[in-house]
Amino acid sequence: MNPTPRVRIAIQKKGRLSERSVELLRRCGVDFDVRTDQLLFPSSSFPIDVMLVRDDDIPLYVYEGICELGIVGQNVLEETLAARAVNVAENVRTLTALGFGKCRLAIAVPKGDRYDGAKTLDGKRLATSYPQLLGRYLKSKGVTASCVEMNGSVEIAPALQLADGICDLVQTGSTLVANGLREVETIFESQAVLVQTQRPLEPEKQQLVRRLEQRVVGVTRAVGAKYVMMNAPRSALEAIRKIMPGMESPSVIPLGDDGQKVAVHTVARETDFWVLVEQLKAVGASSILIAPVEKIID
Ligand code: PRT
Ligand code: ZN
Repeated sequence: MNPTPRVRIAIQKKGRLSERSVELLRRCGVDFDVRTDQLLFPSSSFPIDVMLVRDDDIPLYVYEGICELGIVGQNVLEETLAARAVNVAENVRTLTALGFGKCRLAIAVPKGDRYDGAKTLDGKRLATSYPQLLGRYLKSKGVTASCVEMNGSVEIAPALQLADGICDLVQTGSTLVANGLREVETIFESQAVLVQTQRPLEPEKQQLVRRLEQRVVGVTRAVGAKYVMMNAPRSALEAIRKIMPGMESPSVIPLGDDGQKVAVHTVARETDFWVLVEQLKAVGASSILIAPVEKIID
């Protein structure tokens, strides 16, 4: 008899995506013991082996089918596969965006420099660790600029006279400000994604992949969501709907015999819940309860 099939997922070993990737897997019921000097960590709770690697290697492992799944930033996925002339859309299946590791790849120039659109970059030298994505952008704008490839500390290149501007990842923008640079173009928006190889999988493995994907989607959808319950006069329902326009299919349950009072249950997300409570109280809601949501499964 064949042993139970297992799938492999590659995640970043050490860096900005590691902690969130491990936490996501744990919340999906994939527990594993992280011990040093190992490459593969078998999960005892789900038939999956977690491979801890440099993020730059993840796209290739998934493309080649060495790992069926991977968690990686879209910036790294696009850049590393483009460097091998591999088209991401055709060769890797993006299952879902994960909502973390959000950043943008942006062009920045010294803050005192004139900038009137991409044409300003003609003939300039731009330092970057993303020559593929930058090259693609420059080409799309018909701009001829040279790429100065650097592996790190790209932001210091203009001060060192190595380049006239840079193209690097930006999150808060504080690194640019600290180096006297000004962001002038966003060329790529990125976040961490769950990707699957396009190589054919045996049905049992494909089923495992689907199961994990559904769990990941359920956990990811719940991020920032809260379950909101309250009692309110039926006449306040309209006002409550206005306060919570994004309210997802609220349940309205009559309380008592005359139906004048109702209980409202709903999921709300990405809001200041203290302000929400104050607004709900102001229109007559009471016994307001806000509870965390762990998973949202359709
Ligand atoms: O060792 P390994 O190769 O695995 O890791 P790494 O050093 O190549 O990558 P790492 O851990 O730094 O980043 C992993 C991924 O996190 C990136 O590929 C992005 O998808 C994502 N990410 C999100 C970021 C940032 N935000 C980010 N701000 N990656 C890097 N930065 C850097 C940026 O390069 C710049 O130096 O942070 C600085 C800018 O930040 P702000 O906040 O000052 O704008
Ligand atoms: Zn890397």
